[in-house]
Amino acid sequence: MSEPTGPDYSPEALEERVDQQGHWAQQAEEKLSDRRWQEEVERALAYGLPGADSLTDKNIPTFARGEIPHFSGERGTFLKCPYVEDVHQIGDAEVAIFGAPLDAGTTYRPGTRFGPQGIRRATNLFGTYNYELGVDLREQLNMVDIGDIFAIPGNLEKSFDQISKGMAHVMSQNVFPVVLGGDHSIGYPTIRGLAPYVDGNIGIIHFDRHVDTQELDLDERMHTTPWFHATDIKNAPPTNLVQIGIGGWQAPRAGVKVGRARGTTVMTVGDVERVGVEKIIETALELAWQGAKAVYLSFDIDVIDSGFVPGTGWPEPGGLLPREALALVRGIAEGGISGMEIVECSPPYDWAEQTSLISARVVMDTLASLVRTGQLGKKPSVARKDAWGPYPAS
Ligand SMILES: [Mn+2]
Repeated sequence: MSEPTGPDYSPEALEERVDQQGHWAQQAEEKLSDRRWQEEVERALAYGLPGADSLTDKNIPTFARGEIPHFSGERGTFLKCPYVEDVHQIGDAEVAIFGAPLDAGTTYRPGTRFGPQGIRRATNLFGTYNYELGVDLREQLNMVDIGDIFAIPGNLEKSFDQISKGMAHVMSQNVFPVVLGGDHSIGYPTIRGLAPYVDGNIGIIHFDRHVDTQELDLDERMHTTPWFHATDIKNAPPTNLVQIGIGGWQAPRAGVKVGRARGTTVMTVGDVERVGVEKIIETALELAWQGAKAVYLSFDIDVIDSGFVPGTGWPEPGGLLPREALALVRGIAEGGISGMEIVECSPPYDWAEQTSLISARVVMDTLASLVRTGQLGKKPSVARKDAWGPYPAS
């Protein structure tokens, strides 16, 4: 390929054209190849599935692969577990981690589109072994990271379609889904993708300072609305929705009215303090599992006191302590869950990665509990051991 002709900076030429350099560059672009880009598009569609039907651009995959969007991508995996580029190849794994980098549903502080990146990066600080739990996720769990859903910034409904399609794909492979949000609007499309794969009702255990049960907010299905729409799904009844940690000065009364009318269960931070972690776990499991075949865990990181999680959309003082929150999710996981999401981690508002670190812990502690109780870990990761990060010598 011949080099494009360089700009002529001669005084005559400059005198001739004010846009001399601009004109040259405009012509030069035509000479650049786009072969590698076309290959990338084909690879993305082959490995990341074609996008949801609602998308106009048929070159966009369901799972982001390659350069765009820039807030997604192959930039290190969760706990350095193996990355699986071809999402058709996840059937051997027991757990698939994937990001849903969406913050179009945010009504105050944005930035959760960077949540998956932030949480994955924070896991660099952790090993795969937990001392007091006696679990080593590298040894005991066949876990893979399949990258991020291709979210469509500025279009909640198209992004929801992408997320539901991605979740449905993971469920169709009989793999336990772990979703890294994203703002809490993803709670609706994740349940919508999962529910058809549950042969019966699904319960939801929801940690949050906020009820998130109103129908619309700012005229859209924002992050304040997922449980209104999720509990409209036939096999996700609102009476199996248990909300833990609710309270403070950010509770929209519209959502409270819906919860009251539909019979959801709300437990406040005060309730946790009064009856204790064990009793809350027992009651939450009993209510969520009542007549259900599966229970999904949706954990909004803002349920933890804002002093510990500055990097979130609606920080609310007075929440749970980190050790209470971790004990609660470990106990819930022991009782059985079929999938989980961690939402509302917003790295641009974070300090010293505190919020990302605790978000990662919520996932790791949940998985460790599932392994300890034999719910996961039935497919040991022997075949993939060499694909993990630095392996300790002997
Ligand atoms: Mn919240």
